[in-house]
Amino acid sequence: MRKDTQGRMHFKIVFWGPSLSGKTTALRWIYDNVEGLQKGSFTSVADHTGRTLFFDYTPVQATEQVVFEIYTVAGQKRHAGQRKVILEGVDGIIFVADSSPDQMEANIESLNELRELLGPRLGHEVLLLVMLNKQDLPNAMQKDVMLAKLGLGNVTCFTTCALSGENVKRTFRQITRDILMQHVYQAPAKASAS
Ligand SMILES: Nc1nc2c(ncn2[C@@H]2O[C@H](COP(=O)(O)OP(=O)(O)OP(=O)(O)O)[C@@H](O)[C@H]2O)c(=O)[nH]1
Ligand SMILES: [Mg+2]
Repeated sequence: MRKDTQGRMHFKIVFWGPSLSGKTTALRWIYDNVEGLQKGSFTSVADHTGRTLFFDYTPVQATEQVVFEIYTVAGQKRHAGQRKVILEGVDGIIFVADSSPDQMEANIESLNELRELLGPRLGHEVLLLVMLNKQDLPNAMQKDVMLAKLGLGNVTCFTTCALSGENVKRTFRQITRDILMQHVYQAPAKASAS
């Protein structure tokens, strides 16, 4: 969290996950569909195929005093340097896993990279929520199986479809509430990364 010159608090939320898991789609859905929030512009640094090259970013003003700065990272392996930069000052992570069975390896690799970068802060000072995305696919993996493979135990988790927006708003609402609660009460986060 950082405070600006007018005393507003800025909290940073990052969508993290492997390439093509649906991070940009989810943030775009929030930008287009979540009402009652004052949104700034949507910035996207992407290649011609729509894959994120550096980040997507949009600021969302929740109240006069609270702004959420929301980012997505570039999931492709070669963009590790860019991802690390985006993590600076992060308050909460939404880990977007791809529910296709053939993407499980990529999910694990992406989560392990995050664990390495944040260490014990992940799931504690830095809140962690999980989106099991692409649940609309006919061969989508089940929640329990995915969480076990990811080595995630007691973590807040939603099954989503970022294309239709199913559960995307719930995920966003949950992380913003958890971040504010953590800030107000300085309570240890419920979510655990291990
Ligand atoms: N079936 C299905 N497709 C999805 C879903 N979410 C995203 N997609 C599709 O998956 C592809 C990749 O989505 P993106 O949102 O660009 O993925 P990303 O995670 O931002 O990928 P990078 O920018 O490379 O890290 C697009 O074709 C989306 O339309 C979903 O819930 N279900
Ligand atoms: Mg993207």
